[in-house]
Amino acid sequence: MTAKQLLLKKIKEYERIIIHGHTRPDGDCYGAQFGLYNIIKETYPTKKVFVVGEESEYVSFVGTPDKIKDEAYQGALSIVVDTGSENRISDQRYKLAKEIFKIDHHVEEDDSFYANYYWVDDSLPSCSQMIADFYESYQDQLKLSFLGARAMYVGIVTDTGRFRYRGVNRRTHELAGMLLDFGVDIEDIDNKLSVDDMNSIRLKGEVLSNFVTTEGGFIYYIMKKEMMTKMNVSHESASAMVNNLAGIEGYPVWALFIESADEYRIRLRSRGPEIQQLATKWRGGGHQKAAGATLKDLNELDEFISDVEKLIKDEKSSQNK
Ligand SMILES: [Mn+2]
Repeated sequence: MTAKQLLLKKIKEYERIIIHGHTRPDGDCYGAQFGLYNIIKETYPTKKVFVVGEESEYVSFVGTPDKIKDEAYQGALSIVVDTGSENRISDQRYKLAKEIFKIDHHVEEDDSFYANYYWVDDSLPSCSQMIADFYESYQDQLKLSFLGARAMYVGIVTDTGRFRYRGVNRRTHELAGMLLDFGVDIEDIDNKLSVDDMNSIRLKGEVLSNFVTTEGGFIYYIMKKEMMTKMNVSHESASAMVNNLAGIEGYPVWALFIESADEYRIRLRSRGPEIQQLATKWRGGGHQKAAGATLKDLNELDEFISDVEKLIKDEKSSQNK
């Protein structure tokens, strides 16, 4: 039995299904969660299905997570989407369920094995694409409606950087096209995703004026708590600022260090060397060109920078061979 067949079997088997995502959810996380929710609800209206976890401000139009009691997990199936490692699962009560099914597209690491069943494919550019593929594979048995289709479209669009990242292929476009057939308005979505509030624009100016560059080709900005407070932006919009350091000539790796409660969270990106292993070393993980990591404090910054610079250097020398 393939993982997809097993997923269908488990969905049929359970009367109560709770869909989890990751902390600080993004468009793909919401897309996969609300897409799957929609498929199950449309197909099996009597099943009890919940989406749980933190709320996202950026893609709030996709849906709002439910608040549920511990009892809801009794005899239930937890499905965790778009979440590579155990500690990133939003709402750790997922483990109260009778069984756990993981659907994901992140590179597997030591703490990736938190479920009973797995459908993991790190070659795919979004988890929402997996859910769309699941629906399409069984469309003779499953139903989908506008809201689910729109959710998954948003997931595909955001996780692929508007169809620009590696991993996007014919299948991605086919499935996106299938979703558009449900009446998804691409311009409306682009507007919702592209319009920034004034505070974010001002913060963008700050980031672009005060980034730091290193000799070895690394560019970064340290986002202090006081700056987020001064600019009156959420942690989420502050984190998105990493994209403003993309595409700067001579700097193939860029990052944003965001001051959190008692550590610095790193959003790390690359158009050159693969960074996933480095992210894992630095208490994180993710993909080869987009990953997250953590510094305990800024005393670790120099070491982190030299690790990044080494990657850039190694990649350059391997290209020259
Ligand atoms: Mn994703």
